[in-house]
Amino acid sequence: MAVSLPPLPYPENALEPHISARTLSFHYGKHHQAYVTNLNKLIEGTDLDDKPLETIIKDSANKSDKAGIFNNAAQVWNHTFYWNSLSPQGGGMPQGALADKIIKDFGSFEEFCTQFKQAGATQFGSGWAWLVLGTDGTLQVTKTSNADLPMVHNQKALLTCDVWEHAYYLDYQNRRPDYLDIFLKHLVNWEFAQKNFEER
Ligand code: MN3
Repeated sequence: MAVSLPPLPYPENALEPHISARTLSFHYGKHHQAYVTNLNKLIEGTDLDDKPLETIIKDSANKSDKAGIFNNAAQVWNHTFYWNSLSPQGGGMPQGALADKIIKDFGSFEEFCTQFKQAGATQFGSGWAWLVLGTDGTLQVTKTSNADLPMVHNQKALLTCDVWEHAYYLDYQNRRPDYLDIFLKHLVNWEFAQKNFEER
């Protein structure tokens, strides 16, 4: 049973004008697909090839002989999580219990936004900005490099933004802070984050 590429939750042009269909065509159709294809090649015939994606990620994390498997498996998971962190009707403010928790743990929604944009903008090279529920039960903004992700740090991911150049370069060139600003203003899917928060 191979790992499969989940369908995009919306059409490739649904995030325009903020993220173009051209970006989604490459990012989903080429990059995300390539991680799936590479992962399946790497696990074929091994004891991981019938395992769920989360198991493959946790089994291969921090093992130098399984770095290729980890990188591709984590990137499959990260991208699926990222597509769901975006919505054509996104942006604005979270509601309900998650909004209350953000205000309690960050002081204000604006402070959360500042920290999230700062994390994404200062991630050196490729990586991800996250809103996570930490092991101490507080919400935290984090950044990870390359394929690294919250689940291998015992954190519960609520939301992510991809800050690899392939995520924004066609639309924003070197203006990563503008892409992060638009992500929070127009694209972030708070309903998805709320659902992840309720699963904790
Ligand atoms: Mn990407």
